[in-house]
Amino acid sequence: MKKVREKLAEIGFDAFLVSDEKNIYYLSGFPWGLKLLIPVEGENILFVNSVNYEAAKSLAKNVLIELVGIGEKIEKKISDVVLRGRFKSIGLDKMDVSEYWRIKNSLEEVRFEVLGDVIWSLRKVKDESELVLIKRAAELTSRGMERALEVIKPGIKEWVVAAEAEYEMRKLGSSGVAFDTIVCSGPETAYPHGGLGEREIKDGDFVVIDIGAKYRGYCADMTRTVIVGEGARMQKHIYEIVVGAQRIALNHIRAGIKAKEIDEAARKFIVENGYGEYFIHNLGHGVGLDIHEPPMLGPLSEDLLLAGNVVTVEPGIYIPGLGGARIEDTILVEKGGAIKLTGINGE
Ligand SMILES: [Mn+2]
Repeated sequence: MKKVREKLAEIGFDAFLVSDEKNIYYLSGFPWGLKLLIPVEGENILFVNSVNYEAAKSLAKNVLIELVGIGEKIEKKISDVVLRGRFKSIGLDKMDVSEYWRIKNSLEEVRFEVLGDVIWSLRKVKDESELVLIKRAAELTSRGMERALEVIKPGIKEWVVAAEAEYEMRKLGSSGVAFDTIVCSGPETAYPHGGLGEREIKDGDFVVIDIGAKYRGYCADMTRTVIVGEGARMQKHIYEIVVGAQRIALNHIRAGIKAKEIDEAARKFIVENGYGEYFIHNLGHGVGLDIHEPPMLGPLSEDLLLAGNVVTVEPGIYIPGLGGARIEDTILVEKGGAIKLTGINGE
């Protein structure tokens, strides 16, 4: 919150009104806040409703807690605080449009502006305490993946594989899944977000397993693709190209390089091998409290990779009617290169 205040003072805003739950958690340590107001001068105010009032008193840090009681309107509470503080310009992370107009109607003189980067510039670079939690989430994810790979065999249903992976992660301390588990087999692997259904895995299938554990709010993300049994030559070729593309990307990553250059390097390899039109998504994304967050690793990314960024590297090839393969790891960007946080015996 101190850094947010400094940033606001620098760009000439009086306050910042935070709506995103993850941002509120990141800044105040409280996971169930309604809104957080950070003025350049004065006390930070956390708005909570009655069910979370007691919890906020014990968990939230460096804030005054403002109760929004039953029958009270948060818009009214916010505009009272804004008028009292005489704030003329307020930055926002994001806000629901209808809510914006309810607040704006009583604060006609106040200028609101979405300043997305104020908090993202902080959240993109993970500190030591965050890295401990992400590393734990990555470890739990790897163990879940290990379990999934153990149980995959002809005849098992996709959702049983998913249940085994999730159960393993849960038993080891995962507080939930970072996103809906994907276990996808056969022709549907041509859809990057395909599966999870009752399909029975068959000999010769591609199976794509994409899972993520969550630890104290922090996510990890990992994908493996296996060929059940022998498989066809083309499947093996696709798999090898995806592995090669990931290796190239991992070798390029280091602090100070443009994120889009990493995507470019991996994409070039896939294009040269004839599968360019089948790599239909960005190479990767940031991971933290959100499963998809900046920095993005894609052709349109304007991010520069910084030490402390945590990103995925996930090339894939998807051929309609035939199937697809993707390999994904969560990695930490350091000065000297990429540190893989997910993996099974280093793989
Ligand atoms: Mn991912």
